Amino acid sequence: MRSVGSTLEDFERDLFSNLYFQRGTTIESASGSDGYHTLALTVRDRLVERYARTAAAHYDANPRFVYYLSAEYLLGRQLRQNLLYSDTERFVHPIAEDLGVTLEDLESYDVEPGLGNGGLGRLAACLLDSMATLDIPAVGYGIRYEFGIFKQGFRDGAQVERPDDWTFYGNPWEFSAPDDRQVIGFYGTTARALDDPSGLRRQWTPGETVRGEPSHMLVPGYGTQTVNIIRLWQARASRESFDLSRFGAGQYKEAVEDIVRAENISKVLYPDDSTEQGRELRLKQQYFLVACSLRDIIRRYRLRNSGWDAFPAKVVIQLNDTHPVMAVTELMRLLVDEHHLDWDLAWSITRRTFNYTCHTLLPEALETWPVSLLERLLPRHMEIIYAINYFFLQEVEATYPGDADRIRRLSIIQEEPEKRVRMAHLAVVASTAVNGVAELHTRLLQATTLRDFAELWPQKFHNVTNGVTPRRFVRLANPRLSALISERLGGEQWLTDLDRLDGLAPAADDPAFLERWRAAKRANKADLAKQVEKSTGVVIDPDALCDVMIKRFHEYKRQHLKLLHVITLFNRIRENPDLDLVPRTVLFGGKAAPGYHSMKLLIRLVNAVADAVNTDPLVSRHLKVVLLPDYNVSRAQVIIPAADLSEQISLAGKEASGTGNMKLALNGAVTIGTLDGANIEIRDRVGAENFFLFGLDAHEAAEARRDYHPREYYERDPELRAAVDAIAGGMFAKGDRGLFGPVVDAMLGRDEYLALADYRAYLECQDRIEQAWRDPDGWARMSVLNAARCGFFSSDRTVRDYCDLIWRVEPVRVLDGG
Ligand code: Z2T
Repeated sequence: MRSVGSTLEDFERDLFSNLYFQRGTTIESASGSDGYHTLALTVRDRLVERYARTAAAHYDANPRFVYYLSAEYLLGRQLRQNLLYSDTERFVHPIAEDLGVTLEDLESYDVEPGLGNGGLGRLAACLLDSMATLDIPAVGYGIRYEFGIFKQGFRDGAQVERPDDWTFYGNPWEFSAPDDRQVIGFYGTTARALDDPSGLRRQWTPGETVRGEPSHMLVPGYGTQTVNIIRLWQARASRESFDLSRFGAGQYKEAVEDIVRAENISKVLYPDDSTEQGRELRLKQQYFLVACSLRDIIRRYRLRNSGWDAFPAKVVIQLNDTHPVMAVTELMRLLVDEHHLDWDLAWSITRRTFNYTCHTLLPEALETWPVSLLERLLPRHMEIIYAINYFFLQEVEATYPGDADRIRRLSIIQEEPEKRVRMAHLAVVASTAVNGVAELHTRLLQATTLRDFAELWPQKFHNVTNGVTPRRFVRLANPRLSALISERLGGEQWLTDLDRLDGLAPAADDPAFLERWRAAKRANKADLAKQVEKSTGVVIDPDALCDVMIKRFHEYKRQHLKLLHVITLFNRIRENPDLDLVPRTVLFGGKAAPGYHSMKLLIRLVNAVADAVNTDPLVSRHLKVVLLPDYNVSRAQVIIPAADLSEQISLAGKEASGTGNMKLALNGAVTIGTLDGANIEIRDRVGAENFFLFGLDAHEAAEARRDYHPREYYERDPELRAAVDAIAGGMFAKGDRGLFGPVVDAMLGRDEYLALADYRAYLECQDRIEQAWRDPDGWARMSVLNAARCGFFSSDRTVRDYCDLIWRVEPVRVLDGG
């Protein structure tokens, strides 16, 4: 095996070699982009060597592998991470200095692969990071979308979406693997298999085939030699698709029709975050992902194993929500139709192979697909679903004889108003383990959304509370705080053993330490202020309280409740300009799905309020409001280290977990939040005295919803009324009462997520925050204790939980290359 050297000289030699032989240019004529690509290749070389050793160790050990199937991955930028993980950053500075460039210049060319929407996609990336760090043999499978999550801009305050052509300048982190291509089918017909007496085996003749071209990105572990991969599939037309005769006849469009249709499958990420949109192309994407991935999993299994008996012992497949659940029917089809296993054996293998993570409680986010669509697109899979359902409902009937209503509720097929397949039901029926992503979420899943299943199979249900990687979200994002932590704890072991952060707790009473903690936060806020001014023109004060709400725009997350607070502050200051208010910067970040009109209107309103606040000479002395455009992982890494206050104000019972809440707390932000998702577990750990709790709990919210009249809150609370009236009266629309009318109507009409019911409690809580902020040492103490007590929220712990409860996999140590 070729080895790369580990010295500065080796690194420098390889850098010049790559510039010349890989990039094909010389130092005299190299551009900044050449410099970046060459550096990326040189860093990548270090990881390739580890990857080769990892693959060899895995081959030797023939271990049980985790296969993580996810329609989304939000990996974030790769350069800094890979420099850190390969321990080569120290080489770059002297070399760059010699050449008259900086690492910051080079990093400006590093593009983040935005192959996801939000929490679910970023969780997938954190889990893969932790699996590699814990030496777990694992592969992530996903789709190589040509266009990732759209880029967000604002025109007159309204969101405009631009395509994210993320590979325009090439992606130096990726390897293509053309030998592992797969061909998969769609549409067509099914027929009896002649030699099958049971009638359960059938023959599918697809009407269309598509090629899946794999490429992979390296996923290095931190502080270990393991490098796993994430394999991404891109759709290509099968070879014969180009119609030369039509082209020759001048019918150019028709000549490439089949190619375009095939390649559209992986063209673009669907930008809907927990609001399902049942489009045929999306279902095609889902099946494309799992059909290619399963073939690849089987190919890998067969490298070291034969027969099928050992399959569930060597393969564990984790379904990241229901998006990849067609893998269940595809495995059944491969085993029964193509490998001629009998149905019961195939079903037993399938059930022992799959596990399912549910990420939501919102009924509108539970995927269902029309039977009619499935019958057309995947006719054989629809037959398999019917068969699975038939046998499953027999089981139910045996357990609850004559309970027709329960059978109707449990069925994989929903009958009314049209026949649809309930993907979550299919996932539960086919999985060994089902998990929620925070304690409350798991409990509510069992009590409500999946209640009948929890009654039927109580032992199937588990909780695995989400986590985040401290490497990216503390060490890389917040080098200042990291250095301070390492100095205090006497080393960097906390990065792979995050519980060690509790060693910071005594420092919360050390005034000198608090001073340095505050200085780190202050410097991070100054960095953020630069970015904010560059992208919005708004000047913010690094000494002001930095109040952060960063997440997708969604009604249940209640950005509008935050906005009612902002408008109330605006009104209070205008009423009394001498008011002794704490200087505050309210920073929003987040995208709205392009078809989610009410949230796009809310974004417009946030920008309009920001404008009114920031241009009012009296108000802007105390308050600034910014909606930072194009929130993504890279921007999160700048905002999170600067945050003083973390807004986690979803209506209780609606946010499955949240993970931004964890990232912010680990960076010393204090949370104002409801008893929702993982907020509860954060509060349990940091202590009630270091957490600002307000609002209805999940039970109270469900009760209140039954007989709710938002107008009563509006009429009874003058400040609330003034805030709503300011919107309704056109104060933020140059007097136009129509523009934001729908926002007001939603609040006073149904107020689906009880923002008005929680308004007063929220405002009182914000007043308590102002009091707390006036005591700098007291605030810094809370901040330190938040970081010190959140070690539990490392995704390393999450992965260990999955290993112990669900995966039952063991690490495979990869030896050092020497
Ligand atoms: C998503 O990001 C989440 C849930 C979804 O349900 C879909 C998407 Cl794209 C179908 C989020 C949850 O909203 C959030 O609470 C959770 O922390 C995150 O997944 C990771 O589990």
